[in-house]
Amino acid sequence: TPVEETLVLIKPDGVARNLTGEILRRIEAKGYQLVDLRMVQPSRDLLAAHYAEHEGKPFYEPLIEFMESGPVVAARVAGNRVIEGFRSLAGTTDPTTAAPGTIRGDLGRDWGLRVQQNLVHGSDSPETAARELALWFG
Ligand code: DAT
Ligand code: MG
Repeated sequence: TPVEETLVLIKPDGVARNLTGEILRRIEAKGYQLVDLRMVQPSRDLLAAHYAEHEGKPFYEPLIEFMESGPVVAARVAGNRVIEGFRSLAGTTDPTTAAPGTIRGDLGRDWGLRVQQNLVHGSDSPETAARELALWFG
């Protein structure tokens, strides 16, 4: 399998809760490489492009507002099957039911009450990864 790249975002809740180091530590401990890293205050246009697939869904507006609420850390991460592997590391979307041992399962909690406050984003396919990496890293 060729080495893949994925886009990881540490969402505003992760940055605000000082979990950036802990989340990056887990990515590095798994053996993935941090190829590029930046802190961004994302514009609404960037977020609309990033979450285009969810436009029109009931959680879309709250999601965009939350993602606009503070800086996020964007990482270009490389590794074998890293797209699938990072999503496994992150856990399922809802932190309430995400498995222990995952980022969302261990660190997500009722601090945020809302599903979108789930600490991280990871691309879900090679096509999505290419599109999202171009958006966040040009
Ligand atoms: P993921 O981030 O696990 O890939 P997704 O792409 O389906 O999940 O949704 C993007 C984000 O939108 C997700 O991280 C949190 C939010 N979200 C998804 N489903 C939701 C729901 N049913 N209610 C509230 N927010 C939701
Ligand atoms: Mg997704």
